[in-house]
Amino acid sequence: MNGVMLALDPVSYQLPEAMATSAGPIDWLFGVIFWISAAFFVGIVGAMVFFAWKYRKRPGHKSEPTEHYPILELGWTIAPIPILVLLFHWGFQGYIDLSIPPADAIEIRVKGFQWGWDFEYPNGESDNVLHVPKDRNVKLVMSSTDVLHAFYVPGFRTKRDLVPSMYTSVWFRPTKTGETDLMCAEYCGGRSKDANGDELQPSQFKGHWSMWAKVVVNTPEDFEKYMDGLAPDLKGDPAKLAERGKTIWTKKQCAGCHTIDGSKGSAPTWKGLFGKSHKMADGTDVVADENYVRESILTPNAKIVAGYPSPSLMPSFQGTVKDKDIDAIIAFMKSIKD
Ligand code: HEC
Ligand SMILES: [Cu+2]
Repeated sequence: MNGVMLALDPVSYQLPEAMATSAGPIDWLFGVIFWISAAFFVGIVGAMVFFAWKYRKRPGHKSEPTEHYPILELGWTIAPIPILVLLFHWGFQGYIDLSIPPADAIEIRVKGFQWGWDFEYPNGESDNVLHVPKDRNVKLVMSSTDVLHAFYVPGFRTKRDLVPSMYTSVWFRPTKTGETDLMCAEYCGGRSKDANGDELQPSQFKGHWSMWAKVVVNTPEDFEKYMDGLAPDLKGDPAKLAERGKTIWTKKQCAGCHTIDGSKGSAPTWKGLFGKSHKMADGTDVVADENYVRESILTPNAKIVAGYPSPSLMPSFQGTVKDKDIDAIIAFMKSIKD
């Protein structure tokens, strides 16, 4: 019985488990379209096979081409119109429902970039994993720092583009705790060479596919705990602050260019950098102090390290790396001396 029900419900084997209220009407409409298509498929192919057999070539029968048959032709043109209008009506209604978030929705800011995600929670902290509370309306306000991306969570039946220099939004209401997948559904490039043009190992390739991420639905209590955990009070604890700096180094993708073990990547290593005097491309000597590090993060082009191309290959982190993140990064740099 269960197997039969499964086979009758095309959603069950074509989409992952539904984890948000938006799935209800979408899965229903998906089923309607699937079965209308199935009915027409059987009708059209059945008629085709039947007529091919009925008018097959055999002795004593000559082909008798018919003229137009207006009643029939008008019939099969007009009959599908109400069906299409109805499908459009339901589809558009669903689209509108998904576009207008309820007023009480909590807001999470989503930034897409080549190649990853940054989620900023109502308390101002951010992460590269999306946590959302169950049974709460969640609104995402999304933008892209570079090219087109698309936020796609099949488990929520949610997909919306992220567009550079413009905000888009989408909302949903999770119905089940657990994990589901987030993908970018807009091909957004890839990289097989490092900043110097040298071939990377296949395992180091980065691109569109690197935007696979996790969505975790928590109970509202666990969601609060998770947000609190993102904002630990680390004042006066340099070791913990440095640890947080190391987390930022990986989470904010600094690690993609900067090493911490002294080896040269496509960017200067952070090992032994802090406090050192070093040459800039314009010949001046600059000490890597707090202000220099801050400036390097927010306006990479202000000073270019000698030996590196100008404009800098480093993107500005203005708006994505906060002041307290910079404090943590500095503490981390201080902890990795030569
Ligand atoms: C796409 C590669 C890339 C990423 C990602 C990147 N950087 Fe850089 N960074 C560079 C390059 C190249 C330079 C050297 C050229 C220059 O001075 O801008 C540099 C320079 C720096 C410097 C100055 C280094 C020195 O030796 O004086 C600091 C500090 C720095 N980056 C911090 C960061 C932080 C913090 C992050 C992450 C939030 C980050 N970078 C992410 C490429 C990158
Ligand atoms: Cu993308």
